[in-house]
Parts: sequence; C-alpha cells; structure tokens
Amino acid sequence: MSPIKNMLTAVAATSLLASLTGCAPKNPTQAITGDAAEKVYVAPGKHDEFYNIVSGGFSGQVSVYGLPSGRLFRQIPVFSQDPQTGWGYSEESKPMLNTSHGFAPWDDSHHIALSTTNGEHDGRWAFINGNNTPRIARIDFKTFRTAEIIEIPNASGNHSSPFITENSEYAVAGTRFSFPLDYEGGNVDVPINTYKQNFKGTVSFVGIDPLTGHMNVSFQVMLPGINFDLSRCGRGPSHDWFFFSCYNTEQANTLLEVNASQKDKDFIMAVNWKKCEEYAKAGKGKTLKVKYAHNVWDDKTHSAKSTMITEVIGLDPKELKDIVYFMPCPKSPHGCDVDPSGKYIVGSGKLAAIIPVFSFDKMLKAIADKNFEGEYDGIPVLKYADVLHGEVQKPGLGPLHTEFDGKGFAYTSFFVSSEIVKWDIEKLAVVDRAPTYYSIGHLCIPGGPTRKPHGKYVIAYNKITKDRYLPTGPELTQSAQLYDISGEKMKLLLDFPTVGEPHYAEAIPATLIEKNSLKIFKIEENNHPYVCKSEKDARVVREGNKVHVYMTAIRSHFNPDNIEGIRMGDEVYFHITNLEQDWDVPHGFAVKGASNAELLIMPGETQTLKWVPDRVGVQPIYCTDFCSALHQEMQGYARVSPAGSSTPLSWSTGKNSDAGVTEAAK
Ligand code: RUQ
Ligand code: CUA
Repeated sequence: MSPIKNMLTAVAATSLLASLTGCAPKNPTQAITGDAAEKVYVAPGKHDEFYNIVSGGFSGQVSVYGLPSGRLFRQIPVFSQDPQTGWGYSEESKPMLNTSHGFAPWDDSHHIALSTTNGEHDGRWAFINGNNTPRIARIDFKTFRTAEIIEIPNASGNHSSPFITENSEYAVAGTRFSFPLDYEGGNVDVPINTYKQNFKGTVSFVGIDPLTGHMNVSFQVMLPGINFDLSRCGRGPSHDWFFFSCYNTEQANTLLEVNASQKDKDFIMAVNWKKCEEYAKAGKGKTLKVKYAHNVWDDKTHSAKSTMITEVIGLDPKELKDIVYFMPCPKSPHGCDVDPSGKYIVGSGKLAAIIPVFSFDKMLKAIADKNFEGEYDGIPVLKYADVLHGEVQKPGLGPLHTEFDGKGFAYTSFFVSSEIVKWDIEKLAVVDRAPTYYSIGHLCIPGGPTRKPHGKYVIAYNKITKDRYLPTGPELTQSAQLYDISGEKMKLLLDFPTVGEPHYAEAIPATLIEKNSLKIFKIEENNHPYVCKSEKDARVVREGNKVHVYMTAIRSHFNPDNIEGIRMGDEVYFHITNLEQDWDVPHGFAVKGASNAELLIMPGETQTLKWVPDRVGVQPIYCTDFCSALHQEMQGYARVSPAGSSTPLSWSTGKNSDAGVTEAAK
C-alpha cells in the first residue's frame, strides 16, 4: 500500500491534515435500514448472484466470495505457496513460481482484471499483477486455478497492471519504480542521484491469445524515468487507447513524500496501443536483450513448464511521435478510470481538492490541432484546459479510485475522508456520499470497468477495521463493505472480512462462470509422465538414488500402501494419481516428516510429492482429506532402511502382515 502511505505522509507534509491514519467516520454505528439483512441473506442451499474476485494484496493470492452474502468460497494461490493443496510445493507446480531471479514464492498483488469480449465480461479468465517481482498471472475460471504466470522484463514494481483491453487483446504492465535500464547496452551501476540522466520507465503490452489465453510480451514502450501508477483501457470510441496515471514527474530519488509533491500537476499518459501494435508489426521497434520467465500450466500433463525468454520489442516514442501523449493532471494522480461510454477519463489526484475529468474527444482534437504546451522528455504535453471536460468541486479528501454504475454516475473512494462519493459524470455534481469504516482504498461495482456495468452494489475495500470486528491480537482482519446502489442513495448492507489486504476486485454474474466450471479431469486424457491409470499398474521403480512410486488413490486406499527398500540417501517421488471420476472427491497425501507440504489431488489428476527421508524407520503415509466413511483407514507405511542396506525394493496393497514376505519381494 505504498501509494497510500505516500499520499498520507504527503498530506501530513503539506499539513492539510494532522491525522496520519485517515479519518474514522463520525458515526460508526450508522443506522442500518430494516431490510438490510434480507437483502444480503442467501438462504441455505441457494446460490449467490455474483462472484466477487478479490485481490489478496500482500498474501499474493486471490479470494473468491459470493455476493450479496459475503461468503468466502476459495483462496486461489497465485504468487504464493499453499501447503494445503501443495501449490508451489509439488514437483509439477514449482516451475510456476520461477522467475529470472529464481524461485519467487511470494508477491504483493494489487489488481484484478477479468477477461472481456466487446468490453463486457466473458467469464473466461482473471488476471492479477505481481507488484514486487514484476509478473502477471492468469487464472482459469474452469478450474479456479492459476494457469499461467509471465514475468515482465525492464520493469521494477508492476503496479499499473494487469488492466485489460476490450477484447482482452492485451493486459498492461507499467513499471512503478523507474530504474537504470541497460536496454541500450549502458552501464546500470550508476549513482542513485543520477536519476534524471539514467533512470527509465517502460509500459509493456502483454498479448493474450484469444483461444488459449496464453500470454506473451508483445512490445514495450520506452518512457522517461517517472512513476507509473494505475491505468485503464479506453472503451467504445477510445478503444484504441490506454491511459496511465503518472507521478513523480519531478524525478525525485529520495523523500518522495515531499520531493514528488512539488509540481502542481503530473500526468495522465495516453498511449495509442493500436498504433504501437502497427509499428511493432512493421518492424519499427528495437530488439532489446532481456531475460524473463514464462510459466504455463497444462491441464493434460497436470504440470507446469517454465521457459526463459531473451528478447522483447521496444518502441521509442521520441522517434514514433504519435503513440504517446501526456495530459497534465493535478497533484500526483493515483486512480485513472474510464467511464462506460469511453468518453471520459477520471484522474484522482491523491492531494487534490477536486476531481478532474478529461474528455477523450477534446484530447483527440488537441492532438489533431498539434496544440501542445511543450514536451516532456521528447513526448508532447497537451494543455490542461484543452483536454478537460470539467472538475468535480469539493468532492472530499484524498480521492483514489472510481467505478461506474452504467446509469451516468461515478463512485469515487476517498481514503482520507473515509467515504464513497457518488457524482454525476455529465454535470460533475456530487449527488450522494456514504461513510466507510475506515480508509477505503479500492471499490468495485459488478461490471464497473466494462461497457455495461451490472450495477446493483458497490463494495468498499477498506484499509482499517478498528472496532468493527472481534479483536484478533495486534492485527485485525481486513474488511469489505457492501452497499446497495439500486436507489438514489447508497445504503450500507453488510461488513465482511477479507484475506490479506484487499486491493482491487471485480464482481461478475455467477451465470457467466458456473456453467463452465470443471467437475473432474478425465483420467483417459491424463498425459502426466508418471500417471498410473489403473491399480494394476501401481509400482515402485528405483533409478540410482531416486525412487519413483507410481501410486493410485481411490476410496479408501492407496496402491501401494506398503513400500519397503527405500534407503537413507534416497530421494523418493510419490506420484499419486487420483482415480476417482466423481465431482468433489479429492484425496490428500501426506508422509510423516515431509519438510515441504501435503498434496490435494483432484479426480483424474496426478501430482508428485518429493520426500527425502531423514531417519531410518517406518513412516506412515495417509490421506488428509476426509473422503469417505473409511477415510481414517486410507493409510499405509514406507519403510526406510540404512544406506547400503540390502532390504529389497517391494510394494503391495492388501497383503496381511502375517503373510510373510510381500509378493513383489519374493
Ligand atoms: S492501489 S488503494 Cu496498489 Cu490499486 Cu489504490
Ligand atoms: Cu482419501 Cu481420505
């Protein structure tokens, strides 16, 4: 949440406010109208109307809630390891977390972007950014799993990401921190105070394959060294454009809270991505040497593959004059949001006392007239008055983000004054305000960033929850709040806790997703190299000090469940295939003393746990997911003998202990 902190301290520095923590609303027990409970009540056995896909912030995960109930359905590990499923621990999933810095099993995730077709939700994928080690992940709504992660080269902090174009042509990734870039073969070991000369920024356009969803870094735009914060694609008439908020045009390298708040205006940057695409295809870019990881999950091999890529196309706006323009925007803008008509761009200056709304038509006209105020590092700067639709006066303190209801209204979150403010886009007039508890960051209206918002609710994602829930030690739960926006006035309906700090979220009608949800993986389509498609193929194979266990799981036993002949110094790979072909029958797998995780294996899937025994003896293996009445019987043993022992390799299921030597060992 550094943009926020940044804003806060800057607020303090400019002594607009004494409070550093944002304001608690005056009336924390705001009256809830009598029908609020009814409006969020989803009766047992009934389904919610919307999925709410919420960024897990510093947890590096995504959480999935139902709306209006606020019930939590799932946490999806993305840039994180998850010991309950084995994500990031199983041999198959480890490559998903590979980067040019090596294995990076954590990140700081801020924004969700749901795939769209013609500017409307299509229910196929969710994208999320990794802010730290710059990455974008794609989650497949068929499985609710992370299907792909791509690293972003020439970037440091991927914050203005992964906002997406109207037909999911591209997701974007803008570098938050500019830094010395070696793309011109230069030296990157430079003094930090040479920021102005040596530090550079980029925004990358990550192409998305329309059929498979597979991503690739199609091109990047090489930009001056400033901070890129947030972004949104144009829609309808502005379809070909992308807008980014920029701060620190002062190019400060220290104490940004003061030094990056010097100028009255920073920029909203407009990028004509269609033109960029044309230039990239016509070979007008430069080939830059880079190194970045591209990791793809395959639902047939049930495994991930990681590839290192070494080149990217860079487009230089100093040479390609008509791809990038700057629009002056007051006071270190954070949110940069485009309304459903695609005609207006809302900039939210963190320190501004107004909300500027830019007109896309006026921007085009100013560009056509070449009516520039000047250039910033070779990029044309338009005149504020020429591109402004108007300013919303006295909206509140600390505007951050804006969503739209599709009925001509915008809803802006105000961190410092802890409220949501509803205003009329054409008239630029405030029509309603509702307190939040407290210090709201992002907000979400179902379909809010599309051409046709589904409206109905606005959800506030708050940074502070003091006094709202039972205490849980020094750290209190993070929180969301649901408001009814079907009438003229916003009505608070529900508080619900979230996992990790909630940043951006989107909500989508359940009907667009539930019909495509996968129930099982077909065992006949399982192409895992260590699959075991029937119990009779279960076996144990030694290759030097590697022991491969081809194991099956079905209610309620493993095959084999007795294994002998493992020796100290061995690496044991348990490749477990879940033979079930019924919905919702995963099996778990655990071995005593494993230093990594357990596994949760879905019907028809194969997953591998590596185990390096640390002592001689007999260790239990067992299922960790209560799968049948005889789940507690779903267990077995692995015997570990001393290094160099002559215990023969043997395996079995269903041989009694008094039957003597096992079949295989005979
Ligand atoms: S930011 S709370 Cu990282 Cu999306 Cu504005
Ligand atoms: Cu399988 Cu419990």
